[in-house]
Amino acid sequence: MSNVRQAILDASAAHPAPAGVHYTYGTAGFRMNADLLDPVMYRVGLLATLRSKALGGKVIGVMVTASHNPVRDNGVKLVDPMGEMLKQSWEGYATQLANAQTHEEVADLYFGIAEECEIDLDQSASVVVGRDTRPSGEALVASLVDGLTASGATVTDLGLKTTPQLHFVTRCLNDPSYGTPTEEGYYQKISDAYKTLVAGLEPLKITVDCAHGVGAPKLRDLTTYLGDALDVTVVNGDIEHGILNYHVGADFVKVNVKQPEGFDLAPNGIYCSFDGDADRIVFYYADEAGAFHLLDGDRITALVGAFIIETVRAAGLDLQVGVVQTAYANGNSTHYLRDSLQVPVAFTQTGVKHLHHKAEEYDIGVYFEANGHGTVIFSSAARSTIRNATDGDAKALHILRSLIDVINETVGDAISDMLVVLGVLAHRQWALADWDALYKDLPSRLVKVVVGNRHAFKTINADTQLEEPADLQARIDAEVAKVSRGRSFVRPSGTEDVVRVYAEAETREECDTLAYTVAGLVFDLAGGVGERPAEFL
Ligand code: NG1
Ligand code: ZN
Repeated sequence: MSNVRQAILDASAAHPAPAGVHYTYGTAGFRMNADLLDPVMYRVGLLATLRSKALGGKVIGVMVTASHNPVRDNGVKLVDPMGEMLKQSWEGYATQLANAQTHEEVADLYFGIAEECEIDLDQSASVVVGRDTRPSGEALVASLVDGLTASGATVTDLGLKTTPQLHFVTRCLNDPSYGTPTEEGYYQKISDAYKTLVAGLEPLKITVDCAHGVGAPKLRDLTTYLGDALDVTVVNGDIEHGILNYHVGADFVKVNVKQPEGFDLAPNGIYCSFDGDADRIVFYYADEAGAFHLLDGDRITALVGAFIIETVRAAGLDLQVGVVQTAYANGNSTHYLRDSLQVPVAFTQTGVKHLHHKAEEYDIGVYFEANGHGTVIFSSAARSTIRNATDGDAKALHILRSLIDVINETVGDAISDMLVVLGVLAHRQWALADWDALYKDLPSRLVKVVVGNRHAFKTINADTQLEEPADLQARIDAEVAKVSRGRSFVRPSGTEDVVRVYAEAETREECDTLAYTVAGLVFDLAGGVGERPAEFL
């Protein structure tokens, strides 16, 4: 037996698989109750080694986080060398390895994947690891490192990082032109660029709800680099007491359309919330009358998309700007983008990797999920056009050049997106109310339904229709037809054990009727579990 096989078997013995648990590498990697993740971590370590070897020894990233989920959950995802999500064809290998029943099977799969992908196992492998503030994180990283070490990878444990910082460092290690591969390199790059972007403008003031997560210490670190360019107040930054995401953070604010707990909103102030690993952001404010106004990912697309289009035009550059959304985007945001801004809008399945790939088809691609996860990416041709332009409006070129460096192109990044939005607001001299006035949201609702087997749900057409269970879609269509400007779709969550129902319509009443009727149909016709929620129709 080879030494490596023996090492993999020996180390695997310390990470036995629990009986009867099925693992899936979903929209955000593996994510579930942290108590079940130990064997998964070990095996993800093996896979990360293989991935690095398969790419000629390039550095692979591994992030340990469950993002906006409750603190008891954790998760893990792989990051490819340019900072993008793991190549999709490898997700299947991840799922296979995680579900191996015996240590022998784990070793067989390791060598089986190597053979199938023609991987040279003598190739070196290198992996960087980051984690969020969850108490389970350290032990899970140790199990991950066991897998990496058993398979011979060189490991760099970066400790506490936001998800986007881990993506950034991974990218820089493989592509030094992107930046210095350290947390300091990250702060230096984006803060320098922000200062250049807003030079000469009135500094803004923002209060940031960090969801009691890793964003809090990291944002505090950034403020020292920003100096006077931005006045930041960090709130909800208690990372010690296991209250991560509890009634706070971007997901809480977006789903409930209300302010997080822990502080009051002064009228017309600028506020935002990060999620637990600081890759999502939503903004909000209270008006004079105290009414709460949410500015979500769709609005970030509208704000940033419009600003970039205008600036590209002003700079006299011939670059195509395109926008990517998912079915969860509010219908009126799409309407605004297509009809008022005349920008091409593409739709993909849920999950940023899909949006990212689609956005790569444009010179400049702007993508945000409604929940506030997204970024802007520039093709390398667009980047050189912007950097090398000699004529054209100097101010517009200056803005575009600094924007490129504020943006974290590798992945949605709450800290970087915050600076991008603030940079645009500063240039426009807009309050959040001005941004809010761009268009009016259609009433929408997101409902969770607990079913026996969410894997029985299969979607098509960028998640907008159900293929399975058969006949359910026709029933949904019939309900949608009853309301004006109605839209509703159903898809299984990739991060929680639920099925999600989305609905929107012209009025709040029609929207809620549609949402709860469809939720009722799912519950009744597709194996609802437990007590039928009272609001379901
Ligand atoms: P699921 O649980 O698959 O709906 C959620 C978000 C996704 C994406 C992932 C990853 C919604 C409705 N869904 O996925 O858009 O952000 O989390 O974090 O917001
Ligand atoms: Zn997140």
